[in-house]
Amino acid sequence: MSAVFAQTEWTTPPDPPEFAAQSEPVFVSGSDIQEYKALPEYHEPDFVKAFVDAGKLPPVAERLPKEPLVFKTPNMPDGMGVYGDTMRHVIGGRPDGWNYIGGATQGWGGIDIGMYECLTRTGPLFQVKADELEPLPNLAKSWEWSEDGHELTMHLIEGAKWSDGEPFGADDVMFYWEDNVLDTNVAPTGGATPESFGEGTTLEKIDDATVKWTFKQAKPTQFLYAMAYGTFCPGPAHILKPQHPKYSENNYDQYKNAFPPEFLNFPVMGAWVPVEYRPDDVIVLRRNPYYWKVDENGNQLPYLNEVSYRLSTWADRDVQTIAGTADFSNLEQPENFVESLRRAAEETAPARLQFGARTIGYTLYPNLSGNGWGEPNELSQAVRELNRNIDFRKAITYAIDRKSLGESLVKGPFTTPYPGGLYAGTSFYDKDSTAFFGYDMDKAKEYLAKAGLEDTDGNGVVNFPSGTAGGQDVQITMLVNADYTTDKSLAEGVLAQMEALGIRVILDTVSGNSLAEYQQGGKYDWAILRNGSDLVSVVQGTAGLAPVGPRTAFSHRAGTDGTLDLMPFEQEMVDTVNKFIASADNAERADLMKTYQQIYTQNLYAIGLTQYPGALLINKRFANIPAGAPIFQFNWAEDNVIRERLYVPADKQTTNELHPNTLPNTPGVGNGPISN
Ligand code: BQZ
Repeated sequence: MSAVFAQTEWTTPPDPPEFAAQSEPVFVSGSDIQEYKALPEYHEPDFVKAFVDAGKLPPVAERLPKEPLVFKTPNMPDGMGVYGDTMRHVIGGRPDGWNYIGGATQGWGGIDIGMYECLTRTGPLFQVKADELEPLPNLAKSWEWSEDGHELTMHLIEGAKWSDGEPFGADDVMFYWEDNVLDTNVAPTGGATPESFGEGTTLEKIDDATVKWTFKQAKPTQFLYAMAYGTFCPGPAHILKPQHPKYSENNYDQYKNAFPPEFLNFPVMGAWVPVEYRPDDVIVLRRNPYYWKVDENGNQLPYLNEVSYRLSTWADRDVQTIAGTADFSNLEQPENFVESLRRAAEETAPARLQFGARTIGYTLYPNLSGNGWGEPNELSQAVRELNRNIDFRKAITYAIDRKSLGESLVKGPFTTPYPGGLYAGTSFYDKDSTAFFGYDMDKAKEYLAKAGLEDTDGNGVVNFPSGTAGGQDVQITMLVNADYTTDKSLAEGVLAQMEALGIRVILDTVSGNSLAEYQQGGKYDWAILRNGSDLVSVVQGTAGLAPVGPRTAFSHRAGTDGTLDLMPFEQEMVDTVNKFIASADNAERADLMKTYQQIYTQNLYAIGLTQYPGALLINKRFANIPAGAPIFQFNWAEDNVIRERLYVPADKQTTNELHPNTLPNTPGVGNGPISN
């Protein structure tokens, strides 16, 4: 039975209210942004030169790879910069350790993006011409496909070093692949699983600067996106491997937590290294003296000597950046839009505010596993059987008044009802392929009855049929991220609207790092989630579009027996996504995404809620902010704006640096290495 029904009851979604992004990117080719080449001379900040002169650091030319990554000046909006100053972030997360590839998290908000570099890079792709879209080289500086397209040989930067001076190379790549991705006892924080790179894909070391992928499909260029941030950012094998259970007495938990936040100067390939951590207060990072990127004059990057992350709340990030006591925020919670707009409009406003396109969206995800993912009790198992019933999912979607949900967050032209699936206004979106079930409580109740649910005890909540869960009230546990006002507002709205339908929803509001365990562990009946880049860009995080593997989809993962109990329409989604990944034909890919959108929205794989734009908030003293940088597209703005190129002109520099003239790692100076 095809998963795409003939047109019956749904409509196409309402057109989003006019809301123009405030600035458009200048579209370029990837090669206009950067290249790799040796330069005749290199330079560094004076205070770093003093370390060299004191014999505490090798000369800068020896700290750089043979051919550093060179950012091209014409792509720098304000040209080559000067050294100095700091970027002060505020984040709502909290670090539980530095072992990112082992599953530890650092608190988000850009701290991981600035520490862990990946084989390719996609954040800046928002400015790359659509017909030339391909991930940028990064740790992998070039690659070529074999004749038959099944092999991809990747050339790593040569002679680059970790921030502790140890060499970077293929052994780091192979340790990540073999002992963190393929070892399913490890859950790397970026969410990589073997299926992220295609069923049956292998990777081998050719030499210290070369690795070779072998794919079952021919030339699946799609996987180059999976080799970017989140899913292929190798860690320092020289200190991680000895802690891995395969090479030590550690268990997997001890491996994940082997480098707590107190372990300073954790070796990174990123621009800044953690040198100070004060719980619930701040994390300070100083420039990496071995950073492998330069500008065209050979000035070693970053220009900013320091970045810091105040450990506060996400809402406070907006407030502090608008007030000028912080420097960067992704304005993503609509509750703060009006006040932020008002303050940013003032002549003396310290921060510039720039709205982008509607790339932030929320979805209600019914847990679709029927075979034990998350070890459900009897009631939860009964709910999951309901979740797997299209009549029940139709009852939910008809009962949701998306317009009033959006307006409960913010009035005005910002939010638009979101049916689920690919976002309106993005490149693979097709309105005619999108089924929208508009608010209709009568139809909702009709479908609830069709799903076999009646309020048999007259208490206003429908009951399971007598043979199921003892005929008790239908009570649904809904997982909510406690760290965002918006998530909680939407959850409260859904709870009220479900009450009107006759379903009791209990909110399970969970914060920070434990939320990920609930989400990945399937410990929920429904979950409210702010979507990832897969539904915005399609090409980034593609494996998350459907349960293509046992641990790739958000709301349907393998049960206790390791198998995925996919429903027929889900299997068709999986087949469509796999065909998309294997195709290099743009017309075919566009068609496949139309099919995907039809299957997703007609079968209500999940229930879209609302979609709206975010705004980039950055202190006005910073230069080199690319025009039209979205807060979220292929990645977050902390990657998109290319922070290692940002600078503060000399006449605007502040004394905000918390540890001026210090470096990480240099034994005996700066903060020096502190062992755990
Ligand atoms: C941006 C982002 C940078 C994670 C996180 C956080 C985690 C999720 C998501 C966002 C925060 C900010 O988002 O909200 O604006 O700075 O960090 O990584 O929501 O809980 O797990 O996926 O990126």
